[in-house]
Amino acid sequence: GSSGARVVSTWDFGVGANAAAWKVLGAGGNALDAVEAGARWAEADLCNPTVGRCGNPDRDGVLTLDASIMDGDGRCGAVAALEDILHPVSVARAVMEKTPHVMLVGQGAQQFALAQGFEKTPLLTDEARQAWREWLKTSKYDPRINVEREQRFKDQLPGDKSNHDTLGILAIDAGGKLAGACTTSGMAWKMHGRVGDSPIVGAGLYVDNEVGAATASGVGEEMIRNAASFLVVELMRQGRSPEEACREAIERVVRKRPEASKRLQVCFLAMNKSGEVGAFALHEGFVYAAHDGGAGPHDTLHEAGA
Ligand code: SD4
Repeated sequence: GSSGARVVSTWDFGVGANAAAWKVLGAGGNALDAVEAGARWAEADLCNPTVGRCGNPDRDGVLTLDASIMDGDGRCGAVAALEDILHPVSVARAVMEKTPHVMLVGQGAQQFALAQGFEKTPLLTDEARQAWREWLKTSKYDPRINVEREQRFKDQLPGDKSNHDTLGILAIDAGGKLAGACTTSGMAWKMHGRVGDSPIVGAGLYVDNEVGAATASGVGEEMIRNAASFLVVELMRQGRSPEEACREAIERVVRKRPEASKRLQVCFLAMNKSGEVGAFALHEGFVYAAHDGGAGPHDTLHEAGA
């Protein structure tokens, strides 16, 4: 059965990721398989300019992908700066399950993926190439606070907030086990070779069955600086609710860089081992999608405090 199972994902397109994850969880599947399925949905989605094959490239016009996956027993895998592979999250899982390592990057990650049977696929869309050519006219790296896109899930939103960004997904299965995944094309127009928080365990994702799980979206440098997802989990360990933990981690980000914090978005999403969920963001506009098998709408979008 699926009782007690639940999945949450960052941003409004998390609705689609949750639905994919729920196909696994609702059938009694485990949290790890569920978050991988959810992340794969986002990677293949052609509407999100910050994940997978619709992602915006770096400043040299190259699309490079970062992803991680982790379960509550501390097993984890990640890839960074991976090119031309459709499903980085599944390569991350293969790193976890088939190598003695936790993280592979760049050429080495791609070489490993090809050896595992993943296919080389050019992923840059015409739309993303066009956006890059536009960007080249000014070549200014100036991340916007939230990335607004087509409002596909508008009917489920409080107000008219519809932002898309990195997918962070957290799940608990009927057996009470936690898992999480994070997948992204990173910050648009980043320097070639730049790695964000999403593939870094403890920064963009952290999971511990003793406590709970956390994931992040926004400008990854701030998450790395603060070991942020680990921080959120440790705050829950000390007794904070998921929302309190996310809020306190945001306060830490602000304390560290008050000036920069005015211009950057940072968002945290957390779930504790009882399946309680909370979120908090530096600036308004962060929504997350939650799905469980209970009565009422199966998928609800929630606006995080800021
Ligand atoms: C990164 N956190 O690469 C990711 C991307 C993201 O706003 O969430 N973009 O820094």
